[in-house]
Amino acid sequence: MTTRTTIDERDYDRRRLRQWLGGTARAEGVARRDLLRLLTLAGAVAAAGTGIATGKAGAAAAAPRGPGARASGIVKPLPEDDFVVHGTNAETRWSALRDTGFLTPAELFFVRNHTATPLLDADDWRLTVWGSGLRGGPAEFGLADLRSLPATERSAFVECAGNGRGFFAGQQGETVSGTPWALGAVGVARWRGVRLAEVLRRAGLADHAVDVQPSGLDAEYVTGDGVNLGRVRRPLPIAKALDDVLLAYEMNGEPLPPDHGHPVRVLVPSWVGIANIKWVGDLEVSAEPLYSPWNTDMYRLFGPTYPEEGSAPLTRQTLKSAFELPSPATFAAGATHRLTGRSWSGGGPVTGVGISTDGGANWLPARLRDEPRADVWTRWSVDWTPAAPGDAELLARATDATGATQPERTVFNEQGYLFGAVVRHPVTVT
Ligand SMILES: Nc1nc2c(c(=O)[nH]1)N[C@H]1C(S)=C(S)[C@@H](COP(=O)(O)O)O[C@H]1N2
Ligand SMILES: [Mo]
Repeated sequence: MTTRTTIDERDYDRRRLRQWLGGTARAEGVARRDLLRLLTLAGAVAAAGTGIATGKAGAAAAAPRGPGARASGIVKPLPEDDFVVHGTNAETRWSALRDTGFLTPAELFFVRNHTATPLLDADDWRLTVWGSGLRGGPAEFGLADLRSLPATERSAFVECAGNGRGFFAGQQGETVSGTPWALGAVGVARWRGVRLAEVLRRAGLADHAVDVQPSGLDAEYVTGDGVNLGRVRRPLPIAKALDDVLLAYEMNGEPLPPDHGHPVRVLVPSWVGIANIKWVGDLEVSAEPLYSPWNTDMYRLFGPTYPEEGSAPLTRQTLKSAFELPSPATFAAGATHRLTGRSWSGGGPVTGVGISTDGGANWLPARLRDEPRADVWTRWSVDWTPAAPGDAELLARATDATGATQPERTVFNEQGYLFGAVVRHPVTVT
């Protein structure tokens, strides 16, 4: 059982802004101008702000692709039946998960790459741990060093913060920026690795450390309009870093595959996908708050109902449900069909799922097929006998241990993060 540290991201963020202003926070790779704008909007400086640049770097541009196309930069095969390719990314089709077990096989796991999968040699790989939050100089670890430390195994989902983004347009008629994922930018795997806390302790973690920032060894990320944002990286507050974060070197009992971070990735249970830095090569441990483009211009909520400077940086994923069906799905009238699906939440275990086969007028409880657990999904099923031919909509609505239930709509945000509303799954009855 994980102890859940309460981290007030909003307070933490404001404290960081103040420290930055006081010259004690660092923000490499974030243009000083952009950060000043952010600070202004947060009310931390007096001058008037002009607005935040958002949405330009959310995703690689999607290229039109033929059947069986490969996403550029992804190593594993992406069969048309299993994946939808979006530019440098590949989304798992939910219909392909129907016959899989609780864990998503690595071959079917979605891939979200800012650039391309690098091919790294595990024997040459080194992790450098450095920064003002250590008592001494840099420490280096090879893969054999990590493997010789006490190992921990846990199941957890990795889910893109933009999973479900396509439904802002498709279901709510709202235009957002970024890859228009349906619900397939999520997977659950069994991860094995060493606790980040253990590695930090061995590297000489100081009491005054506040942030840990992992960076990837993949290429620097250049936005569509030509701005080089540097290595993919995002700071973690020390409280989360010491809680349940792993440096994972195995996925479902095998060494990590190239597309998922070989040889080592960060695994941050329940948090937005971007926190799970793949191909990690460097951990900056800082006594000062850190910024990167991935916790300032991106991965906050911007929009009319949010503060002008955006929400606090995103942490936990939201509540979602998906049917293991093609979209649209076809069923014969008069026969009984077993509908299956999965629900998950970054807030806690999914404790109940309601199903509607008549577009939301009537609901009945699904049968849960897994013991509800935090950081993973709960599988469910329900039997359905459609009476007459015609079009229908299937809805699944989950509730988690915090008491949260999926709403009918998700409040708009410009970059389309954290879509959590009930998805209306189209069906044709023949
Ligand atoms: N180094 C690196 N780490 C990364 C990324 C990346 O492009 N480079 N993408 C992030 C994002 S946005 C997500 S959603 C997850 C996706 O993990 P997966 O490709 O293993 O499914 O990895 C995260 N870690
Ligand atoms: Mo993501």
